[in-house]
Amino acid sequence: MNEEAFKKVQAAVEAAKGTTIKQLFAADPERAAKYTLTAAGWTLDYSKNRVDKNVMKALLKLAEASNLKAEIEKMFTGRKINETENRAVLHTALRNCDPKAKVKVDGKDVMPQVRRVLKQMGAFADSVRSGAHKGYTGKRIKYVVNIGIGGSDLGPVMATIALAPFSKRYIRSYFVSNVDATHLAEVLREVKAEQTLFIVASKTFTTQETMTNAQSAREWLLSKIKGKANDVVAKHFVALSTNEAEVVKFGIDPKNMFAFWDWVGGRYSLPSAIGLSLMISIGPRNFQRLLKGYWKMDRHFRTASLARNMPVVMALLGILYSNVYGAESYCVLPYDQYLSRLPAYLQQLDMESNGKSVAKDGTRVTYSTGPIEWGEPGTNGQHSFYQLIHQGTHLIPCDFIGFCKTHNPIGDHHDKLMANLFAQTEALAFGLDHDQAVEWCRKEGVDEKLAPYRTFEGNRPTNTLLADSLTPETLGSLIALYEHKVFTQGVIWNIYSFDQWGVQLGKVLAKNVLADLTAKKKPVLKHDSSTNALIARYRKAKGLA
Ligand code: G6Q
Repeated sequence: MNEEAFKKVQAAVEAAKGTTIKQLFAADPERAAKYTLTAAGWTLDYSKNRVDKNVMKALLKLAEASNLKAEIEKMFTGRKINETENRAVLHTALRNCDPKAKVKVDGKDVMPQVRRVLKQMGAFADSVRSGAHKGYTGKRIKYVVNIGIGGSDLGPVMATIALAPFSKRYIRSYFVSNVDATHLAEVLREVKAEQTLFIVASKTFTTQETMTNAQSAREWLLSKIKGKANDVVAKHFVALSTNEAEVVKFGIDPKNMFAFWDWVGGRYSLPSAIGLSLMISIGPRNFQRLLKGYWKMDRHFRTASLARNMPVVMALLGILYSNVYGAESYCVLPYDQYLSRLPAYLQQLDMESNGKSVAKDGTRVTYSTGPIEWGEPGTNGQHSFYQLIHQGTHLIPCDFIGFCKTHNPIGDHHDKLMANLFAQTEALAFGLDHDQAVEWCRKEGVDEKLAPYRTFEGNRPTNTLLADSLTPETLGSLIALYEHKVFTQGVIWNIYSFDQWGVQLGKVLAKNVLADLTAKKKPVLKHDSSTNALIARYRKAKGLA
């Protein structure tokens, strides 16, 4: 991180001498309007943050000093910014809706292949949705089971739930990710083999969990449908991958494979072939609308000035709380049941991208990087952990996300939902002082001595993100907003956001332990004494030596 520019941020915060959010509002009746941005269908109100003009100025200078604009260009133009894997980072090319766009990697334009796969996906999705693509016994497909994990699962699950109002309800979507057989078994109880399409989603096609689930699904299918294995599999299995050789080895015809490329990171892959299950659910047109939404936010990020740039401003606020105020976590609170899996999705996006402690030059960073991200849909969180956000000792900045219109206008549910959202941000910012707490006690006829417990300091920072309604477009731009926020923070922290060695380590470790767990002869255990004892105990319980 640029030390000099960061010191100026600290100095600007010090100069504000602890001015509270309440005081900032009292001093400027225009504050809400001044600290509101719009982009790609979204409004960001960031006025309820601990920032004044000077703090914002210093934060923007920090972005400038990190060469943010140049780094953004490097990403969009296919430079190999994922240096530890020697790869370009081009998820933005997947949703580039300009029919004339050219985006080059190693001198080769990637756009023709992007468009080709999208077309292939569209034709296939249409044939499943119309019933033209039939199972081996001639029945139409009713159940779609995506088998994948991490980046090959979280995006499709999150978006399929989010866009349910746009889905063909006849088709039921399922997602199997955990290697725990319970996940697969419970899904297989719900579906009928003759009408099921399995989508094996794996960039590498070697991930243990996915390949194990895919093999078991294949065996189950072949135990239910009699016929030549390859012919049955051809009707009921497709693959989404970058690895054709492994797809063929598994027994899936390359004709039934939808490709993507090494410049698409797993957690950024929803707009690639990995989105096939979503496309079958909502149809190619709605998928295209999703891409358009992404694209709008991409263009905003690439072209808006830093001060009016929504992902940049959100990133800078995050840096303020992490690095100046020492906040360790931050919370995402969608006030929409359809976004129930958004916190889990963003958790991977953020924590896998910026959960790094080594700077680009290989030295250990001396400041904190990616925060712990968590959340739940509102209003459920209000009845559990909000207590700590309001009155606990930790500072937890929150993003509140909501929509002006609902897909389910029943009674006054939506007004109540949104009243809760707005009221929470108000209470977090302004709190409830002693006099108000006394008043509250009096009203309820309880002892005024209880007032301190009912006092709320306030000054808790929140962002409010508001869109007209949840549509494929607004979902696409919301995802891109967070992607670019994470990118911006990675640039300022000077870390590599696009590798994930922690995930890779897990893939290697489990293999070694598995060999010890399952060895027929008593293995010589070479782990630490705790791991050795756990393995021995497990073997004993299973009747192994
Ligand atoms: C994402 C990560 C990780 C990955 C899974 C699945 O950015 O790299 O979550 O998506 O490990 O990998 P495969 O798609 O290769 O099976």
